[in-house]
Amino acid sequence: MQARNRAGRYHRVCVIKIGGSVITDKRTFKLNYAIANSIAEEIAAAVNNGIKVGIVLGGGSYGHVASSNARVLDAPPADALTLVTMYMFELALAMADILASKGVKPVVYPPHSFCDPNGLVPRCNWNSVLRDMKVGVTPLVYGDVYACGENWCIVSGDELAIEMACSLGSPLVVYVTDVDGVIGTDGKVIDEILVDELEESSIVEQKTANKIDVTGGIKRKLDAIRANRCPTLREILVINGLREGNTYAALMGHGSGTRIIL
Ligand code: ATP
Ligand code: IP8
Repeated sequence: MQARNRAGRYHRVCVIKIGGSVITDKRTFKLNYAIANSIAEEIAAAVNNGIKVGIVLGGGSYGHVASSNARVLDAPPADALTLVTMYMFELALAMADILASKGVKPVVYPPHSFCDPNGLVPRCNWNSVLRDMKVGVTPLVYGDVYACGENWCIVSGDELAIEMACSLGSPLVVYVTDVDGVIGTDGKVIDEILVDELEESSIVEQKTANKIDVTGGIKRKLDAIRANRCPTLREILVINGLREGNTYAALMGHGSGTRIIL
């Protein structure tokens, strides 16, 4: 089955970034199993309906809290890499476990081992992912850390999702967050907007009270889109993954939220 997006175009492949704001509380080391479970069920339903899904996880309270701790402690780069890669791998395995229990066949690709980021461009070897997808696996990658010169750097799931979509031929990226979409300067959720119109001035970076974030909320997503966009990527949908059914609807091309047109 092919899914149709709101513009009436059809797609068979879809990349979804499950934000850390949804599956964790971005504060304490805690996975929200109830939400992770329902999102996994909705992904499984889309996969069963013939959609090939590429999954990206955000850092949430695993990557962001571990990175923030490493910075506060001024940890040597090797210590920071050990700490953060372990936390993120644990989150990825937990999510892979839940997905597998729903019948999805996830395979985890640790970005620090198959990507060579340059700024906001992840430069991953997606050929190995495409190779494995041919036998029906659902790839799962995640925001990660890597050695950069004498230091350590972060590659966000936001940019991984855009590059992955371009490499997999997905015309759509779904950013699953804990808000109903991108909130404009008038305080309302923007329904639909051209990416070129979505200047930094038209969105206000809302305060994320009690949350730890080392990469930056909505504006980071905008930067990631700009740095990695490609002609085959047609739209980005920012949805609220805390609302039941939203993830499935988005994967099938008729989700509600903010539609950013490229
Ligand atoms: P992670 O980086 O852990 O994957 P995520 O992708 O789920 O997390 P964020 O990067 O924190 O989420 O982006 C979503 C958050 O962005 C929301 O929780 C909201 O507080 C914040 N935000 C800031 N400005 C805006 C805005 N203008 N519209 C919508 N959300 C905004
Ligand atoms: O949450 C950040 O990825 P993001 C990953 O997608 C780490 O921005 C390790 C903080």
